[in-house]
Amino acid sequence: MDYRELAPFPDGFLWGASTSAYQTEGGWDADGKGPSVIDARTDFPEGTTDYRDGVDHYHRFRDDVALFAELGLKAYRFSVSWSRVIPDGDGEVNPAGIRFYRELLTELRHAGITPVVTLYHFDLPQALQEKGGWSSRATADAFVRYARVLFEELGDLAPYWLTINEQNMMIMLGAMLGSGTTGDRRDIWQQNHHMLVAQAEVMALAHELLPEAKIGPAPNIACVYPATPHPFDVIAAADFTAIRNWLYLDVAVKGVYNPTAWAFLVERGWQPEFAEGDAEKLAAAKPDFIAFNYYTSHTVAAPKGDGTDIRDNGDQHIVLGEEGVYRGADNPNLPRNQFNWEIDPVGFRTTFREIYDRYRLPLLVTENGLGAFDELTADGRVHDDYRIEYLEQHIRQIQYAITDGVEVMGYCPWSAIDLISTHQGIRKRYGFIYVDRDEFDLKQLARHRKDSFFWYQELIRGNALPERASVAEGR
Ligand code: BGP
Repeated sequence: MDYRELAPFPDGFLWGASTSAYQTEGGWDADGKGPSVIDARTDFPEGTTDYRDGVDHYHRFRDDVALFAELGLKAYRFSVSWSRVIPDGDGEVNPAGIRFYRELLTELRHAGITPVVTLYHFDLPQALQEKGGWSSRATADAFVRYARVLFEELGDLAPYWLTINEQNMMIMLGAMLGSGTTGDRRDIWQQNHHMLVAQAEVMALAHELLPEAKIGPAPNIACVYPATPHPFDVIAAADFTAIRNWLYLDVAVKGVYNPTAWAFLVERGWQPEFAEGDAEKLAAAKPDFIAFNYYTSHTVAAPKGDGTDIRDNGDQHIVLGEEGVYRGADNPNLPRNQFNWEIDPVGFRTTFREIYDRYRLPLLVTENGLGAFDELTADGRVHDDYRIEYLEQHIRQIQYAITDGVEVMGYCPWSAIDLISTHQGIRKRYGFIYVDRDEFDLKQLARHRKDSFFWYQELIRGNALPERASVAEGR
């Protein structure tokens, strides 16, 4: 549906940007930080950096926040490194870790930037992993304790909290992300259940300790198209939607497993065991909003069930498939980025509407963006009009979603500043701010404002998309 005029972005819209601790901070063992599963990773493809130095945000956060303020950010979404705060995950609290995040939050407050704090973004403390990771219920208890520490120590400075970043991607693609959430499928779904119960407890705890604060889950949610109108393709798309999207959000919001997703688990013999009290814990927790990450839509076809439904070249945004349930398919209607991810701004609008229709909670976008091989020119600039075009097309679709009646709190694209990607190194860049380092040569780690920086700055200033006749509206 089109409109004669689109609704404006509401006053107070949270124009922001996102990062995560392990992809940005560096200082992987500084000031008492314990190792995380990411620090223990050794499976980097040749020519790809690890995360130990990140972009040195740990040592440069004041300068970075000054740049975020210059950019005009109203919100900054970042994650706390669990093992910086509690080095072994469930033991002593590291005062230097708390100090770092208090200083960062204070700096943001002085800059007038609202923090949105993710409790956990892929980087489980390695010590917990060695004790069984999420397969062990003790990790769920450790997560609740960790959250309590953060609510008590940082709660006065942080009004918005996110529980777990992309739990669905950790469960579906743990080996690729290095999050430690691997094992046999039965065990992985038990890990998932432990996370869901821990998340529920943490949401309830936040409401008890911080009655003014708001908390929500942060999965990756994407609409799924059937490859054709054939009913078998349509049902495969519905099955994948249930398993990929609603499994996580139904538990987070409604407190119960999605029936289709549960049927899939039972069919495979992978259904998790509930401990006494789990059902009540899930039912008791209510998020205040839903945060979600969106990079692209997905397209799937009916499975063939002949051992070829899972393709071997997928990642978190290229569907792998599930034998006998759905096959990943290409969408011939969509262009692709340099990493073969399809680009679908209208799918973003569809995704907003699907989530809002289902749950009627305010929505916050915590990731969306374009990874690209940026080039620093001799004059210290990056001419990333491809990124501006991607962002503009997606932001236009947010405006459509708002006009459709969806309650949207804000938009925090990935990423505020260049950082190390999940499996493709620093060369895959997303930031408004370029960081001058290579995979192995850290150079000076100097910061440079990209063209998208100035474009986003103008957008935030005007609370509206700047006029740019050259860009198609993505419809
Ligand atoms: C999401 C993760 C982020 C991030 C982003 C881009 O799945 O939450 O941590 O990195 O995707 O992905 P990539 O780094 O693989 O390009």
